[in-house]
Amino acid sequence: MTDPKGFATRAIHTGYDPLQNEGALTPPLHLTSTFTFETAEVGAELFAGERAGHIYSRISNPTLDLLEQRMASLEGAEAGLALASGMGAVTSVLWTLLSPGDEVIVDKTLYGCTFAYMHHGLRKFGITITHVDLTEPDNLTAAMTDRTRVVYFETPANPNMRLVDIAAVSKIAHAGGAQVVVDNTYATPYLTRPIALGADLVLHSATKYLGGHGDLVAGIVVGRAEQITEIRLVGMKDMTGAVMAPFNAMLIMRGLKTLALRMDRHCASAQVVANWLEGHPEVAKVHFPGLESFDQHALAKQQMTQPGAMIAFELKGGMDAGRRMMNNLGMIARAVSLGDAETLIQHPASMTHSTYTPEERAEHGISDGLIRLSVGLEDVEDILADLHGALSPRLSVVAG
Ligand code: 4LM
Repeated sequence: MTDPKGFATRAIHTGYDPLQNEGALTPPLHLTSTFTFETAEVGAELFAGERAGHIYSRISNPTLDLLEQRMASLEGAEAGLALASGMGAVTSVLWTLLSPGDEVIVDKTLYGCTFAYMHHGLRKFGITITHVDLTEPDNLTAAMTDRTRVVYFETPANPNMRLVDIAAVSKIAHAGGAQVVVDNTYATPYLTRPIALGADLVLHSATKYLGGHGDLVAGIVVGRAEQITEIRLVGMKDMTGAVMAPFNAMLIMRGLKTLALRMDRHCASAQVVANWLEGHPEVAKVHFPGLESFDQHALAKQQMTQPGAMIAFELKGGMDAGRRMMNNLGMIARAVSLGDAETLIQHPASMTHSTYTPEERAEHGISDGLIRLSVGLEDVEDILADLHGALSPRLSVVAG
């Protein structure tokens, strides 16, 4: 039954009753690799799937269970599975769904390691990867074949912020018998809930906004209960072994308690920063769903409750100007990853998306001059001051 309580309430309370846990307000951390069976027969029943319970922490653990329930609730899904990393989620899901001879249709742009996994990993095992520009859902109709098992995309996409209309693409994929997997890392369930729009599975790098504090690497996938069990028992348990550490589940549950608050602040600051960048004479182009000038601004309003806090931009001076600017920054950290309290900046072509060849980047819409900014939780005036100083270093020295 769907819990009628609000998002922030569910992020704090779902699945836990202190009175069932000696009154402890904060859920206990089950730091255990294995679980004791009452009798040999009980152990056999657990292994046969005839009895509910825990066996070994590569399969399940009570601390992970709670996080899985919370994430399923926040995404509006039946069940969830906690994994060791975002890449652990991507690989465990796709290795469960795919067999040699199958085809995956993916959007033009993907996070660099997801792209590498598909091109250098899945292809080795006889799986066809077809890139289709899913910003135009009709392209999918023409591209689907009888071998297409999965349609996979990020929205907004890392790093160039392209959006995909989840409802339109899901409809076409389902009509052709394929499942839809959405990487919802950039938006979080606070801004977009792909399951309600038709997606079958939603995954995250929980390293980012869900954890929110840059202190862990983790992943999550949610979907229908039966399918999540299959990913747990096949993709995760036997193929990747990419299970989340219980301590990380604790840290993510701590992060979830402030997810709504943090996202409100992240998004409000990002809008201010995007507006400011767009008006800056050195800036050639800003890619941010909250700008009127963003090609898919209408879709952003329809599919996202707020525009997110990731900004991609290009300087008039291209890559050299971008590097100079990054090196001139003071507070803003030159670092990959995103969704932390600290504002982070990176250069996709030489960092997160260096897994693409230069030709592939050109083909997939990742320009060499693109700079990616993850707007943090500092005072927005300080973020702007740092960007201002880095973009116009002489001016800011003169201005004192
Ligand atoms: C980064 N991203 O972009 P783990 N899906 C998306 C991602 O952005 C990432 C992953 C999955 C970055 C990492 C260095 C949309 C990661 C993979 O890093 O395995 O938790 O997530 O800067």
